[in-house]
Amino acid sequence: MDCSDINLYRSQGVCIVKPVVYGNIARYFGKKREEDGHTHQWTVYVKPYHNEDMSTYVKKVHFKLHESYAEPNRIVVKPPYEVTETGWGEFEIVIKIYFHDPNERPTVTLYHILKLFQSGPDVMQGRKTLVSEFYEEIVFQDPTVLMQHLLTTTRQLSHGTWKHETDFEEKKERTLQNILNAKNKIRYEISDLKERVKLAKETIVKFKAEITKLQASTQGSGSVS
Ligand code: SLL
Repeated sequence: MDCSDINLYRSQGVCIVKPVVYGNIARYFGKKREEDGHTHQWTVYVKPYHNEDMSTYVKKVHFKLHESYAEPNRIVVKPPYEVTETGWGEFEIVIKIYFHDPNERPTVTLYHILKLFQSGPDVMQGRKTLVSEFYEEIVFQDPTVLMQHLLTTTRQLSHGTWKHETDFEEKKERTLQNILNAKNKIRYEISDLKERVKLAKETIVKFKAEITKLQASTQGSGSVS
């Protein structure tokens, strides 16, 4: 999205969009670990889509894991905002992002289903790192002066994650094409339905005329049935 897309934001003032990528990678051990039954090592993360230091405006990120973990609440106060663990099962991770400016809305919450198992044929399991990550945009509408300053003075990260596991540009193209295809399909269905409604209306008119004609002729013949 782009702020200029929405006139409302522009007319009200400032709108800053921060694109992020969140999700997890996971690797199968190759077998179940004897001592605890764990089968995978995984890392859940939130990272900037562009190469920037999010700590300028992010105070901390809270990852809430499944209750089966001894310490399910993991707070990360500096980049990389990630948690690496081992386990055996998939579950929902609640990711809460806190900002430096206390006047900003307190948090942004993301929900991620930790993915360990490849769906479909498992031929690659054990040999390949699984990736399940998503693109999201944090939108700051009319941020406070402080927050606006923090949001616009982010430094470039000299190192760290810059290239993403997922080719989001390609995904964007694919998604856009799917939307256009769906739009065309719907447009076709609408015109087809309109055509059918038109036909049905014409048929109704014809039948009504037919009924009127019949009524007139039966009345004329003096029938009372
Ligand atoms: C399931 N609903 O039954 C899910 C829960 C929980 C996974 C999965 C704990 C590791 C540990 C772990 O992997 N929990 O600390 O022992 O599939």
